[in-house]
Amino acid sequence: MTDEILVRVEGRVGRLTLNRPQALHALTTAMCVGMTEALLAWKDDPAVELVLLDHSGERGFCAGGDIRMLAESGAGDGQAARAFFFTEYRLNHLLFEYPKPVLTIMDGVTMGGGVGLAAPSRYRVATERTTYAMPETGIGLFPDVGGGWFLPRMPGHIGLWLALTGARVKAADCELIGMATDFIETGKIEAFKAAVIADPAAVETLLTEYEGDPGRPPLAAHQDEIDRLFGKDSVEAIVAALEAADTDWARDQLKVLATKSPQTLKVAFRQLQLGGQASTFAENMEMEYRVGARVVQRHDFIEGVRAVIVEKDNAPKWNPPTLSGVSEQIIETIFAPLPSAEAWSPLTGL
Ligand code: QUE
Repeated sequence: MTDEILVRVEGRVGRLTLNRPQALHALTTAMCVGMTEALLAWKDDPAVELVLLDHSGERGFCAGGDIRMLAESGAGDGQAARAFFFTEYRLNHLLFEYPKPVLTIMDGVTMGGGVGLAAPSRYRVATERTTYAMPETGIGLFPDVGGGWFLPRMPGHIGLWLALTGARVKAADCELIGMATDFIETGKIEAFKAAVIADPAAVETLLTEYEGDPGRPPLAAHQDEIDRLFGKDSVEAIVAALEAADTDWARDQLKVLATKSPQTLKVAFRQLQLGGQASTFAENMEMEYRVGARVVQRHDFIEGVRAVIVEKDNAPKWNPPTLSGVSEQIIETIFAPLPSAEAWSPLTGL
């Protein structure tokens, strides 16, 4: 048991509350285990009609994963890092296949591992404090937790743009990309949760009743440009298209991409290609686990965490330093199948 997750049943609602506020609720293995056990117990429990997933305190829903632990493990034998991904991806998959409605309140920062919890939920509520991103290319990781499934299924090439640039978007854009199903003002969230707990069968009526207006999505102005410039068959071709575009927006994207791990850019590109072709979510997670098991032990991840999270100099020295240095052979090595005894598998009996 861990106090990093609060688990209780309120009325006919199973409630999971992320409770690691000092780390913006970044997920630990114990938190993933705690949520998985509760979800499995409630799955066949007729006293639970709906699952509510939220966070304690004021700051953000979930910043991601316990990155320091992953980097420390990756610098050694990688065992704890692989155990984390194995458990976290099983939880992502359990949420995806869950037979009861899951309602996730994304009030504040919802990035990386937090997206992995929210995206497979049936109802995904954004507020004016929601900030969504998949920022992993900035630390030499990759947009995992189901990014390979969800990102290529967003409109046009927006998902690939989000994956490569790590761009942060707010509530209205979350609706545009399909990440949020609903918008409720932060100030009404407590009353909304109380109403759902009082009558979970009325969740859809309540979502309509509490629905607010997130405003216009700023991304709409760039959708044509994204689709034209990111709809290419390699990262190099995207960079070439951005260089040829000669607009302020394209120049900004180039500047952002120049700060990211070249290895990770190519990994994310391949991940979204493969995930986009996957016929099941489980197949995508099995692919992501192979990648996660490899990249945590590679230079760029350990260096990225040093530069962005630990020392915060924000000056990672990527190796290889350029896209052309990241050979097809490096990418093949990262995506190669694992020995069958080490491969990821979903929980059985769902
Ligand atoms: C990429 C990431 C993460 C990140 C920054 C990145 C990530 C993560 C955190 C994070 C942020 C604040 C905290 C914390 C962790 O930052 O996964 O504990 O207080 O968890 O560029 O993937």
